[in-house]
Amino acid sequence: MFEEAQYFAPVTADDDGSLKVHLGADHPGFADPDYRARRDALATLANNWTPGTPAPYADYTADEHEVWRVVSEALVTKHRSYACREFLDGKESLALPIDHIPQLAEVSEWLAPLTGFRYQPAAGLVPLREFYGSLADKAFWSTQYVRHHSVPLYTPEPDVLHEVVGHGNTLANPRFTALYELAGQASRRVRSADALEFVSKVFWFTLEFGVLWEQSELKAYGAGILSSPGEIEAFRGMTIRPLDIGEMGSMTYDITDYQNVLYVADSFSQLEDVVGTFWAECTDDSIAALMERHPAHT
Ligand code: NLE
Ligand code: FE2
Repeated sequence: MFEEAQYFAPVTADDDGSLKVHLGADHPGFADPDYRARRDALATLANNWTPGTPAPYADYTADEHEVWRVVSEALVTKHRSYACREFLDGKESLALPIDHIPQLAEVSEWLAPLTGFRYQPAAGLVPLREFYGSLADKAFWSTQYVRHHSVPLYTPEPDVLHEVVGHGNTLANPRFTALYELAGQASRRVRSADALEFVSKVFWFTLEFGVLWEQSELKAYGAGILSSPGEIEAFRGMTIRPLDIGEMGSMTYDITDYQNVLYVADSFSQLEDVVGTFWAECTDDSIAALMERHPAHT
């Protein structure tokens, strides 16, 4: 899921209650009427979902399953080479299908005995407070549509591949979900919009785009890297900075391309110590103090 409004195409409702997704002219699916119809249909499906019930069944087309297969297959060996141990452990327990898109409701059932996390369908942008707050209840807001077939290797827009392959494999490991839950609790504790944004930026540079050292090899644990067969080949060449809460929370970034500044943890335990403890303890005041020491920078 995305943290900021510009990640998401705006969605409007027609009189009959169906939703329209307004892709920008630069979106790879903009000139593809079939793709646009699918985006509208899947947004409408999510919008009609009743909270508390399983995510609705998405009747994916053969072409959509094929995009999933191409990306999942490409990621098999790339994960083995570049994903951290905790992600690979989650991946092994979740055992996602390669040849077809699983339903969000099924993935939720598979996660239940592992960590208790479940997916809730999102029609479009979920407000920050709701998106992060739900993590404290082990609920993960998720898109259901698939990236356009012309851009299998990278999309700035979070799609079901990102949500399920990127996040799902982490949501299958209790060490990861403890961190997601702490982020959720932090988002509910802080009051100001600035503090909430700070919490969400720390999430961006860790659970979305974090990397860590594992036996002196740089590995990815962020879902945004791990769902992109393109970016997973590129992250080791980026500017790598040590984990720094004040810096991550004040950093500005461009969502539309590979992330060129990444923050590295010395180990998964250090991630838990530094970032977990930050989310467990942060308040409006502690964040305001960090922001004062770290004026917004790039
Ligand atoms: N760039 C990612 C991908 O292609 O899977 C999605 C990132 C969503 C934050
Ligand atoms: Fe995400």
